[in-house]
Amino acid sequence: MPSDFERLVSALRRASRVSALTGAGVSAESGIATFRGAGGLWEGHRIEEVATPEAFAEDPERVWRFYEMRRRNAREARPNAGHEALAALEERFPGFLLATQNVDGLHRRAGSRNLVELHGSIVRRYCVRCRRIEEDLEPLEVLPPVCEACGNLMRPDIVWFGEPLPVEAWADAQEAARASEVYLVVGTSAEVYPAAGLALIAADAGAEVFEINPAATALSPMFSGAIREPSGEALPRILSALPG
Ligand code: BV8
Ligand code: ZN
Repeated sequence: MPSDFERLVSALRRASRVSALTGAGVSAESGIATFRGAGGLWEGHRIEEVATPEAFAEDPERVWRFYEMRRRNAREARPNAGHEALAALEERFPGFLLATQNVDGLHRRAGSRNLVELHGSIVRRYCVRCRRIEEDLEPLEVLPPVCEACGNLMRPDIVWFGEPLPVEAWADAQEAARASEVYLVVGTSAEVYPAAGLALIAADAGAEVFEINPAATALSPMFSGAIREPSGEALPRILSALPG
C-alpha cells in the first residue's frame, strides 16, 4: 500500500497542471505566528475583531498598530525552504498558480511570480479617498499614515472580514483550481471562505488534492491524501523526489 507521500509524488510525475493554495502555516517556520495556532490572539484580540472595516472606522490607529506589528514581523522574517520549494514548483510546472491567503509578502520574496494574494499584502497601503498607493515594508513613523497627496487616511491593502476578495485574483485562483490535475493545500486551517473553497473546487473538478499540514482540517476528508509534516520539510522532500 503506497504511502500518501508516494502517491503524491507519482501523481506529480504524471501531472502537467499543478497549482496550490497556502495559508499562515507556510510562514510558521519563518517565525511568523499563525492565527489559530497561537490561540488566534494578536495583542490580546481575535483577528476577526481587528481585521474588519468597522474596526478601522472606529479606531484606525489601533488597527494600524496591529498591522505595523505584522509589518515588523514580516520585515524581520525570511522566506523558508517551503516558500522556496513552492517558487521552484512554478518553474517545474508551467501554468502553476500559487493562491495565497498570507499577507506577509514572503512568497514574493522567495521568488514566486505566478502568485495571487487573495487577502492582499501588508507591503501595500492605499488612500481611502484618492486610492493613491504606497508600497514598502519600512517602519511607519506616524500611525495612522495619511495620504501625501490629499491628506486622507491610508489603509492597509488587506481584505478584511466582510470585504470581497480582489475580483481578478479570485477569478484566476478559481480557474487554476478548476484546471488542476494535482492541487496542493498547504498550511491552512481551511476555515476562511471563499479562499478555502478553492480546495473543494479543485476536488470537484477531479484534481487529486493533497493537504500538507501537521494537523488535519475540516476539509481533510475531502482530499486524496495528506502529508502530516511541516511544509518547510515536506515541500523540499517532494520537490527532490521529482525527476530532473
Ligand atoms: C467575504 C487578512 C463577502 C487579515 C484575512 C460564517 C461561516 C462561513 C463564512 C463566514 C461566516 N461568517 C463570515 C464568513 C465569511 C468570512 C469567513 O470565512 N469567516 C471565517 C472566520 C468563518 N470571510 C470573509 O469575510 C471574506 N469575505 O466573505 O466577503 C462579500 C462578498 C461580496 C461582497 C461583499 C462581501 C474575507 C476573508 C478574508 C479575511 N482576511 N486576512 C489579516 O491577515 O490581517 S483571513 C486570515 O485568515 C488570514 O488571511 C489567514 O491567512 C486566513 C486563514 O487562516 P490560515 O491561513 O488558514 O491560518 P490559520 O492560523 O487558521 O491555520 C494555520 C494552519 O497551518 C493550521 O492548519 C496549522 O495546522 C498549519 N500549520 C502550522 N504550522 C505549520 C502548518 N502547516 C504547515 N507547516 C507548518 N510548519
Ligand atoms: Zn489621497
